[in-house]
Parts: sequence; C-alpha cells; structure tokens
Amino acid sequence: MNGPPLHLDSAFVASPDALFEWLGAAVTWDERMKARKTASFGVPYNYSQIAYEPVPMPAELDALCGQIEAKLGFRPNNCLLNHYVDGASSMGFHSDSSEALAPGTGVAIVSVGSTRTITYRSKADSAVRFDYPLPHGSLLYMSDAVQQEWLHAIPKADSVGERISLTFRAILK
Ligand SMILES: O=C(O)CCC(=O)C(=O)O
Repeated sequence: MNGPPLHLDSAFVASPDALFEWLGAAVTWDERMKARKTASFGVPYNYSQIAYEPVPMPAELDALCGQIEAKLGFRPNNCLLNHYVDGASSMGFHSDSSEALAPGTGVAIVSVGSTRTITYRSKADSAVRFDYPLPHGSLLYMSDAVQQEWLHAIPKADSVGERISLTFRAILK
C-alpha cells in the first residue's frame, strides 16, 4: 500500500530560528491539556472539548498565512499551536474532521524546534504505518482525503528537545 498523499516541504520557513524564538517570547501557553501545551490565534478551532477565545492573528503568523495561501491556494484564519516540551509530550492517533473547515481545504502544519516524527496508520489496516520526520522550518499539508483514509499521531520520543507545531486551518465562520 502506498503512503498517504501528503505535501511536505522541508524548508518552508525562511528564518525558523527567529520564529521559534518569537514564539517562545510571545505566546502564553494554555495548560488545560495533559499531553502538551496549546495556544490559539484567529478564529477559534475548538476541539478535544477545549474552547479557545478569538485572538487577533499576530503579524508574524499572518505572514505565514500569506505564504500558505501562495503555496496551497487558501488563506487560513486560525492557528492552533502545540508545544511539545520534550519527548514525553505527544499526540495520540486521530483524524481531523473537515466539518468546521472551508470546503476543499485541509490542515497545514509548520514545525519549528526539534524534529519529531508524524506516524500515519491506515484506517483500513492498522498494521500499515508510515513515518515522516518533521524538521525545523518544514510544512506538511494534509487534505481531507488523507483524513478520510488515515489516522495520524506524534508518538513519544527519546532524547528530543522542544518542538512547536503551528497548525493552520480556514475555519468556516
Ligand atoms: O503537532 C503536530 O504536528 C500534529 C498536529 C495534528 O495532528 C493536528 O493538528 O491534527
């Protein structure tokens, strides 16, 4: 079986060190979730029973929305961030519903910090798995077609430092 039809750009962010530093200084992290810290900007995308307030998109993230629009053809209005403090922080297997998303759009994930692996597991056969590293400054795009056929997770890892993922969505208002 082939792996999921992903779009992966390993050098999407021009200055990933600067973005990582800015996030560290500017973001107040929400600690309601046990497995990792989160933060939300723009129109809220509420999931895992956690609701977020609308927060204006900062210029630094709005610039990434523009870059995503140029690359993928849609402009996100939400950025949900995940802060994986170390290798014990994780995200379990799930797929994202497209119900709240603008038609024909998916989830764009920008990664900064330590490289973590995203694992895809086929919904049809749980033995079929594919791993992809998500390096500092990369972009991964998952269409709804990927979500229909595959679950994805960020498994725990040994000896890794901090990672922040910036997940961008075009939320229906
Ligand atoms: O942190 C990541 O890269 C994973 C994000 C994710 O799985 C999601 O937003 O559905």
